[in-house]
Amino acid sequence: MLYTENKFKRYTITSALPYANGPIHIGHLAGVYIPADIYARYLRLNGEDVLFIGGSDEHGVPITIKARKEGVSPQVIVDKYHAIIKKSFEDFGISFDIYSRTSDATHHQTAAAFFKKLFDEGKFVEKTTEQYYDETAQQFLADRYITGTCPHCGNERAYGDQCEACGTSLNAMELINPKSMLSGAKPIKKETKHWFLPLDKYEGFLKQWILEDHKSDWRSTVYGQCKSWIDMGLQPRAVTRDLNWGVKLPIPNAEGKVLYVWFEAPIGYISATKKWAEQTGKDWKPYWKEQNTKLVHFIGKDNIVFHCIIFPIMLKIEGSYILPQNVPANEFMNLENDKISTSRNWAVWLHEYLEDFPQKQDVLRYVLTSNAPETKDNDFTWKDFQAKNNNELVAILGNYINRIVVLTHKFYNGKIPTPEKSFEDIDNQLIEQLSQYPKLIGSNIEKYHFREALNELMNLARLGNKYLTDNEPWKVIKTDPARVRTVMNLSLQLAANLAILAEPFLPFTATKIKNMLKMGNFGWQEAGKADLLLSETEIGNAILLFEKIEDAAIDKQLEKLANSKKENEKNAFVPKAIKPECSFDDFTKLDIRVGTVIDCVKVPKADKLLQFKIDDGQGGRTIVSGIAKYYTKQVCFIANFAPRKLKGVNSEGMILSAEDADGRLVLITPSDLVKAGVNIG
Ligand code: B3M
Ligand code: ZN
Repeated sequence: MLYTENKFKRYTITSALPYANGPIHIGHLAGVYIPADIYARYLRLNGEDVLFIGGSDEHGVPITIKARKEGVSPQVIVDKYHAIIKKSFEDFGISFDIYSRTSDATHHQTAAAFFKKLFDEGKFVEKTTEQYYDETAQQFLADRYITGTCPHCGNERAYGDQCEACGTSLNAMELINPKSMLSGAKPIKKETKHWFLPLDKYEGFLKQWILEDHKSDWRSTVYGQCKSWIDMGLQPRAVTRDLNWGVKLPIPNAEGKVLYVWFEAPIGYISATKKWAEQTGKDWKPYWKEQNTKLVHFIGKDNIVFHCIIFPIMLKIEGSYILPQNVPANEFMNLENDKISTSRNWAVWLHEYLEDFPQKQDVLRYVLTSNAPETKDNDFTWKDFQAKNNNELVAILGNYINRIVVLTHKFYNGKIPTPEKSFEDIDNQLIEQLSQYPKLIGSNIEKYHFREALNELMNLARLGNKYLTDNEPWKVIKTDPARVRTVMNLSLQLAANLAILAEPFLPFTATKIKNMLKMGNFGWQEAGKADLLLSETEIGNAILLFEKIEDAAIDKQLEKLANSKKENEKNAFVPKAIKPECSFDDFTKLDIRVGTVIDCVKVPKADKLLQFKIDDGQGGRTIVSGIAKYYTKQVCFIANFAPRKLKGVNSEGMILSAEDADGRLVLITPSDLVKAGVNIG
């Protein structure tokens, strides 16, 4: 029994298949996998028939580009990252029923058969068009093999299929100044044959199905994006590519061609279901073909067009599949006010997080959910992470559980006390409020309002804390022990409810609370009651649920990011433009010489200045310079500048140095020892 709907007999929940070309980060978790996992766990707790699907997307240009960079085959890349990604998901408790991969044979067969059926039925339009071709590399340049300037926003690093700056989906031919990723050369245009899905023919279907049927139940951000796509008018879209990595076309005379990754990857959800059915002895078909199945796609906003427009059209044309009921796409999670980026290493990688914060999966799950980018882009900051851990998880939830478990041991040797026969008003109010929470939390989850649902869960912990504070069992025990039995019993019942209701959000913590209370496994519908725990049964010892995160741990993370920033600035360094022409005569006016450093001391009260005593072959001189490090060999200096005072020291010349990309000054020195005072020129 759900709160807002009961039409469906089973649930097929998919989560976007991450490209297996790198590890995953907090943006992935926040955008897709945590909300999908909360939803799946919640439905399972309600006894629903749930199939939760994940898997690696192992085709597509991002993977072949990475393989090329590392000088290995694409298979080596996907094997490596599939394993890393799969482990991260396991570590964070993402409860997939199957985590599959698209290089799998079942997937190749399923995707090829899907294409073949549509091909045989004449659903594609066959067209020979001009595509960019790299003559040096002798290869057509599909999608990300080509970069150029976005015609919409001017971003100079737009890809042949998409501009990541403005989110527009592009056709390579639209790019200004196209460049080959392979050789950097300007590509030529060359004819090639491809198969197109005539999206334009299905506008009527989309208008009805999205703009009318899902007007009120899809998120406005998702609906709005779909509407603007439909309003702009859809174009036929190529579903094949000239590449040698991917699902080969199952038709004659199509050597060197594969299915476009965005055509076959969503079919990966279906092939994963087949794999799961094989492994579990179940039938896969009801999960994709029966109208009483609810199909829900969890994705990030950059994948909306593929899941709301292209894949549904494919399913519709094929004819035997159900369509998604909802696509609760999230907006983006930024990191410290900047877009998460793999290439700029501006990310919190999950495997690194766990090295620095072992056993703290639920802390990250909590922070990412309480700040989920459900209606707009949001920001993850380490200070906020620390504050939410210390002020909410430790101070509210952890503190509550800890207090009642410790008090139960102190007052009753760990046995749950039997309450008095009659309750006071304050008890009845608590029981009444408690009974509302399963619905408050559950109906929010059903509406995909996960942050609000989590907020309600914390409100329940707050309610528990308030009840304890109002009743002060630690004081009353001395005067009215009978009363305390009731207060403690109800407090323990509330804790048992927290364990059940926290499970979708904080599965590791929920298990710990259940173990502490030695309680059985209850379903969602049993929550809300104040008699879940049997009186006079024993509970376990208190274990710490959350611990304070100190400033040092946060500073370490901020330092990591600062290093990434420095590295990025260095990589973005462009040398200054060459100065206007200068005559040799002008050059000879400068007297540049080599001098031997005799002494080098700090200039008092000047952080960055050093005072050099230089043997210039003519009795010596003093030069003040902004070089950061002490130096004791030879330097080059300009000998005929007028002396000037720097922080009170007379400086007789200028030591030559180069300023590196990160602002560091590096000394220019002769490559071999020379006589002090020799000229340079
Ligand atoms: N691999 C794109 C992405 O990671 C893509 C999702 C496929 S879902 C079928 O953003
Ligand atoms: Zn753009």
